[in-house]
Amino acid sequence: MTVESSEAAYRTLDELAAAPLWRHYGSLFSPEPRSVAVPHRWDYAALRPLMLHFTRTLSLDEAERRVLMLVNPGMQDPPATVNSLFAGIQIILPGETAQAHRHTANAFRFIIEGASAYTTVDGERLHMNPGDLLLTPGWHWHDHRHEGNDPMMWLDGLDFPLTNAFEAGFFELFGDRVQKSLVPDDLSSRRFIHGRLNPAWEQPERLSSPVGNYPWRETERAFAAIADDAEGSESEGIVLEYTNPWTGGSVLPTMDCRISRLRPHFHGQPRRTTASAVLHVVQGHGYVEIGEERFDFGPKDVLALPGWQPYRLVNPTAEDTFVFSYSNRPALQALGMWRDDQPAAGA
Ligand code: 1HN
Repeated sequence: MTVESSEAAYRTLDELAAAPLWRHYGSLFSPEPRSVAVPHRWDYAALRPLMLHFTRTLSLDEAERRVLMLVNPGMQDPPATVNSLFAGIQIILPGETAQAHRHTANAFRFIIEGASAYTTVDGERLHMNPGDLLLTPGWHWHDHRHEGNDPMMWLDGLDFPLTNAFEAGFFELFGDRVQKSLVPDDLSSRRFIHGRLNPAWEQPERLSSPVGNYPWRETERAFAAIADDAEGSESEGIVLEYTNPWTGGSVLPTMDCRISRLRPHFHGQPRRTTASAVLHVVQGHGYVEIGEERFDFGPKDVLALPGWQPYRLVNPTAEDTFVFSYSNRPALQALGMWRDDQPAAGA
């Protein structure tokens, strides 16, 4: 074939919706994962006044949810925070309700500020206090109601970039603005939080954890039970995973949630895994090196940790630093795509 006719052949291929693999091979099969997400830090102190601004200009009748999306500079369309994961910050004022709906995407909330709000998940009211982790597994009805005095803010974690990548997302309004309370408040949490003593008459009927709320006071108890000089993980410090009491595994099928205590002067060992993660600083200061960049962080900041980027956590201060994190590790593990460059490190 002549050069001319070869070019014509390429054009014809295009018209026939076919393409030559040999011109795409390198980008389709890179030797290592290359995340389009970039490492990033969202400054909570800078976002907070803007959240308050939108409480004055936008009612919850106008917005399904008053959420600021934390959009990764490398993942604007469709928006995501890191691969397969979304993070947003939601604000709700006293007296407001965010109407009941459900979606295929799994969600959770990690409470940042405020008190006396609750979310109702399939008829169970879950009360929110700072540091609590509340689950809204996929296809569960949920609405939020605030009966306190100060604005309430929380971090929303969702896997909708994954649901949408699979083109498997459904969404539905409940009809009534709020659900009725059908069971005693916080029932699932009181029944299942112990984890090793599960109500045996309740059968596992879903992939996600039956615990509605993992309250901060239980997290504190768990940390208090671990000695200050415990070994911990070389890269993550004293890291605890919120677990599904039925399986011992992750709280949601697509996302795991963890909390790390970085003790004073903790210098983490560098590590990378194929999991993409979002970090949220609960308390204290520190920094994380991601690739070649260093991100100094303070209370309530949120950070994007793209997959296969080497990272190193450091707490240079004389106080404890607590970092909440979630990742897509369960999804990768279920599909055989999880790799850790330090298999021996385990945690
Ligand atoms: C959602 O339904 C909530 O229910 C929060 O509070 C954040 C972000 C994207 C899509 C749906 C909620 C969300 C969301």
